[in-house]
Amino acid sequence: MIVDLLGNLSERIKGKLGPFILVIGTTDVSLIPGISFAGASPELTMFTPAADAEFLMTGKCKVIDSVPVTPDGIPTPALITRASLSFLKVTRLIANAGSRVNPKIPFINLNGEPGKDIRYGGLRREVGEGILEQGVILGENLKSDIIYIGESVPGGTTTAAAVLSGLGYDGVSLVSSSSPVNPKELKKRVVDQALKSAPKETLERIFWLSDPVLIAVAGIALGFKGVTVLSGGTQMAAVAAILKELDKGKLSNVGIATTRWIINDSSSNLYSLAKEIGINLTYSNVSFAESKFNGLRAYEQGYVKEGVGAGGSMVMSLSSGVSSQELVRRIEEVYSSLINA
Ligand code: AAM
Repeated sequence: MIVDLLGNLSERIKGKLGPFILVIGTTDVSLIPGISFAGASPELTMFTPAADAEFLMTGKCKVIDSVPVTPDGIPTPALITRASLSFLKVTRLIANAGSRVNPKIPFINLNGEPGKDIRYGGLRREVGEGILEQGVILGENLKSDIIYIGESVPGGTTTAAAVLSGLGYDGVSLVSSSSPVNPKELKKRVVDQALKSAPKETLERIFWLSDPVLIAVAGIALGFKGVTVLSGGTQMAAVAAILKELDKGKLSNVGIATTRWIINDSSSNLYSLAKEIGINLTYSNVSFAESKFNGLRAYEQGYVKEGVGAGGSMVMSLSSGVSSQELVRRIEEVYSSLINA
């Protein structure tokens, strides 16, 4: 089932299929120990976006031996996305906004750079402007009524918090995490330090506080003429906040589609962020509580929760008539192929 929390996105997307674009990139923020769990170790988070892209497209990873896992061994949400899209005849594209590790599969190069540690400036103005422009060009050339955009950027909830705070929203207290124990204190220290030295001019300020993925996703949405479904959690609220700065009118054609696990996350509040920004918000009401796999039931305890467009891809699948039961069964099949690989 699809649930609308703000706006009527589910009606507008019903039965409509469109390309799914995964935007990947890295930020050196994820090297700060304890800040991200989207990888088995801080060093391995640099491989996660490329490996997520490879898994989505081929069912296997090339840059690392097995799929990205959290430090507790819970596998990447890319498996949900791959399973959900397997029901649908839609184009899947990888756009690389700036990743330290390139995926060994075909990808669209947005000619960006990996994000630096935001305490000292995430993206220089030229780099940020370049990524934004390339995103717009890509968006302008996607001819469809609708697109879904997902993200993979470990450390992304911290850069999202920084961008949101920099634009005047409550950042750290409202963003989610790849961990069931959201490292708020650490995030707050990093964000506060980044804000202290951030430029005042709006665009430069956004680039300073951002990772490459937020900028690229905003660019694609800006350039695209149809309905854009931002497939993700609180990071997509930061994208919406950027869009609002750049082109307020755009928000009427954009919505966020996320997972039930983000909506139920007591450490974050996507609803309140989306409401304040003024963006549509919808989620896929899919539960893993009855799954036979520990690694999937862990989502119910707050592990992983969202990423790689998991929520949006489930929404697209559900909106084209796939049932929640069929969806969970297919996700379990993909999961079991992983543990038997
Ligand atoms: C992406 N790949 C992932 C994953 N994500 N593999 C395992 N677990 C995840 N949660 P944080 O800011 O805590 O690092 O969370 C953001 C990251 O988590 C993003 O990369 C998102 O796609 C997800």
